[in-house]
Amino acid sequence: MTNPTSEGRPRTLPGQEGTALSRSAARVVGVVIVVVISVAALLVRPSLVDASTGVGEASEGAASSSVMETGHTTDVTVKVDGMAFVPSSIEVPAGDRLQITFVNTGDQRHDLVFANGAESGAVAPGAQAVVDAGVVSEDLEGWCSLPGHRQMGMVLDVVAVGASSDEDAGADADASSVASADSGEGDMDHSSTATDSSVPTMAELAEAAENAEPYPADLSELDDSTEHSYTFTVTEGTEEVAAGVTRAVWTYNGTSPGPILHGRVGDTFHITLVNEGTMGHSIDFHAGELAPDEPMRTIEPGQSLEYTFTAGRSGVWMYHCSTMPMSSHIANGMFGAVVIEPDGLEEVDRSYVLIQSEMYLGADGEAADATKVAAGIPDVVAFNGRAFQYDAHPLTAKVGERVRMWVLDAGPNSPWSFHVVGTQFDTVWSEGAYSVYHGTSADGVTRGTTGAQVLSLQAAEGGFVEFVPSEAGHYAIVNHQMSLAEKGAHGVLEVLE
Ligand SMILES: [Cu+2]
Repeated sequence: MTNPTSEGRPRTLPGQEGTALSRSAARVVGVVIVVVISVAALLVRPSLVDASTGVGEASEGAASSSVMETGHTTDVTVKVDGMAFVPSSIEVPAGDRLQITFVNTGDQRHDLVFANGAESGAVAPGAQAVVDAGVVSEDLEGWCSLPGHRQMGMVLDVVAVGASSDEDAGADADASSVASADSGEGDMDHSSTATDSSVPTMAELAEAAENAEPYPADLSELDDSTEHSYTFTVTEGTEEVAAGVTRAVWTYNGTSPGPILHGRVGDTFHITLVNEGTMGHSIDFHAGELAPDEPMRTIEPGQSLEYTFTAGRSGVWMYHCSTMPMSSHIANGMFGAVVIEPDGLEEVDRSYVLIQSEMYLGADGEAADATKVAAGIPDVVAFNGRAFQYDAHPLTAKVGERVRMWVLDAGPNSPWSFHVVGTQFDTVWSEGAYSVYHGTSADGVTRGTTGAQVLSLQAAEGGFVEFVPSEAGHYAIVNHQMSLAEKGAHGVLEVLE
């Protein structure tokens, strides 16, 4: 199918299958090469069975076997401040055993793992654990292995004072630990080679969309109730992004986006947040105004909280997990929308909601690669949680019907230049204001024959557009930042006679 109007639309082209096959073959070859290199590295450096340092790192520390055990134990207490260990660096006489009392003074669970395999296990806020890091014969790196925490700066450097290679290794160890933290290549993470080859192609994403149940994009009907009660249960699972590519997803009520709520100005929402995950989570509703301290706090697995807000103003308001690192929690699926209609909003024939979000694929089955998230270049961009799903399962309308599309950019990072190919928007409402309207709008302004081609959204911005298709056909819904459309921010509105 080659439709000249479908910008960025995935097409099945001759030779595409062959491309997919050769990609798979390339992956196998890549894995084999990585394994061969890893084995070779272990053979060359038998004393460094240390996945966190990776292949090709300086090996000055190999002289460590000359260090004599002192029989002495160094005891250190390590605490948490925000997303950092305090202290973040520990000096230990070479040959001493290092015992760390890890006290989690943070507001969510953390752990402390070392490159030599010593680890605390998950430690809840307020709790503590003792880690025996063994006899320190060379510099040693530790970090928090919860997704994104290491990249946020939760790194603990152990410096072996007086190790034979200490003089010259010191500077190198600092440099290499920085490089290691920057690249995010640790044994709890994955090599960038493996990550890059696992990013699905447009055709693979489109095929996955064919096989998946689409997220319902219809905005639910409003009823007369002014009080709304919901339970939001957080769980952690996995989903298939494309054949053979899975990712961890953290969700509200099992879907990403979570439930789309709908109400009027003045409505009150009573939310019970239940955390059935394995780490701390939270929720932040932009639709209400309140002090964040209590309702937006991070709760531990097994805990719940009550969050009540009144929607004082209209908008398509984002909600999301606000537990650090927020970029990772959003990228892993924890977002949704609350649609609060402006007073006097006209009835239309079709009302859809589209939320754009990004994926930064980590190792297969794992959470988002926090280093990629920080770099801000997504692997996959989705409408309502899945790339190309409305190409596979188009939204529909009829000729002459007024179509309203509510749009929200959940991010965490990328903008959305929202455009519907073949249409001009005769109505645009963004972040609380009309810029274009057909006739005289509820705010009493007549805007005549103005129109718009795009509704521009930065992360967390939202609004709606309206248009009336005059001909039957397939109207592509895109992010006109075309590279993002080609990564999945694309769908179709099928207009029937
Ligand atoms: Cu979360």
